[in-house]
Amino acid sequence: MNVTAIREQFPILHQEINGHPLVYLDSAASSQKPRSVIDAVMRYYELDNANVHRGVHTLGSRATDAYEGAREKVRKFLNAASTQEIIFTRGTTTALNLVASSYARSVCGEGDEIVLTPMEHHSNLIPWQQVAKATGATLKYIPLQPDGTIRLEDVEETINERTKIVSVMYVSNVLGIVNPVKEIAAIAHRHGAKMVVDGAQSTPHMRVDVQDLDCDFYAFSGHKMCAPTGIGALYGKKALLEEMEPIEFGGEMIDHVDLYESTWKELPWKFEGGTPIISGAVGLGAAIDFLEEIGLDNIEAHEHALSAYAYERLSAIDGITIYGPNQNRVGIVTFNIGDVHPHDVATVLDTKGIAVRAGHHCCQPLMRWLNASATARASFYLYNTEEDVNRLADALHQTKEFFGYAIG
Ligand code: 7TS
Repeated sequence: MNVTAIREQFPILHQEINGHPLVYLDSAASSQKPRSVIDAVMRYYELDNANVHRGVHTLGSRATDAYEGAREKVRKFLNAASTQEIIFTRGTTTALNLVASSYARSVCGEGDEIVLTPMEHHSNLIPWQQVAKATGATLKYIPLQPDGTIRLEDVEETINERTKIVSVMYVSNVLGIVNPVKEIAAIAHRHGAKMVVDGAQSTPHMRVDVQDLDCDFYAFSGHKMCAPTGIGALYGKKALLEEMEPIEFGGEMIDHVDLYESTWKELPWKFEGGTPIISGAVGLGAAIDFLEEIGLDNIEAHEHALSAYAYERLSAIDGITIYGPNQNRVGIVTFNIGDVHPHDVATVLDTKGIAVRAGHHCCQPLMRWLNASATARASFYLYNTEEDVNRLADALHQTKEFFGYAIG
């Protein structure tokens, strides 16, 4: 993989921040966008912009073709069986909320169980809390090993015939762990439960095949994989999506409307009320083309190598705690240095042009499990280099000196 050539395609990376060349290590929060994606969105607005599925005019059909063409790209990218199984959403959060509000509320009742893990992002936790409150179902958690990993024996013990839904993140946005979602899906199915996968941190970084995983639902966000903000998708098995009621009504999703009764369009449009995020879908399609051209396997291998190097360089820093195991992890390294507050670490790094995230990463239960109120996190993508890791490690050494903290 020619990272120098890849970096050339990301205009934002070529600037100085606080007098230093930018080192962007916050792609788990949101990735940067290549020129081809920016151009595709611009070209769409300059040449093709119109509303979709209604215009008889040429621009209307171009916009519709662009929008539906992007859906086919997503289908192929995830290896879904049909474009009817791809619902465009605002992102992972909206997709998970759609499953919770539509599917889960209709199948869960008193005595039923919803199984999660304590490492879930709030977006894959609170929607299920709300379902539990509304339906009388109970939340259950697969316990974590001391290094944050999941054992299948514990999955077997947590899932039973009362389980209706199992919802697990494929990759942890804090620990960088890849969870065995395919194996968990098989256990869920043996007990008649449905498997939901939060793919926010997996889809940008590794080859995903929803048919191979045999998950029932899969959610992801475009903005973490080189696409614009405001677009993502929900994959759902057709038979399940067909059973489900829409949760947003009006605009694009209707078929026939009477004063007192209405009917919906067929899949996937029945879940896409209102004017959709057309330019976002165009950008997502361009992002998929960009990632496919480089190759997901190459991207994954690059990030594995980079994260192993970062683990090695950072673990040499006195007083550092790195969270999560040093194996089978994607390009995410979460840490604390002595007693220094991670916000202070991130602020000092920013003065050196290095962007990392600090905080609870929308995983407050996991922070409590880690016994940390917050952490700093460096996250890598296809445009990051060993030099970025060196800049981070050197700056952290200086941060340590800057604060002169007592190493705990
Ligand atoms: N699930 C996971 C695993 C995530 O990492 C995120 C965002 C979401 C869901 C929500 O995605 P959204 O696009 O709907 O907002 N994670 C992060 C993060 O780690 N830092 O900022 C956002």
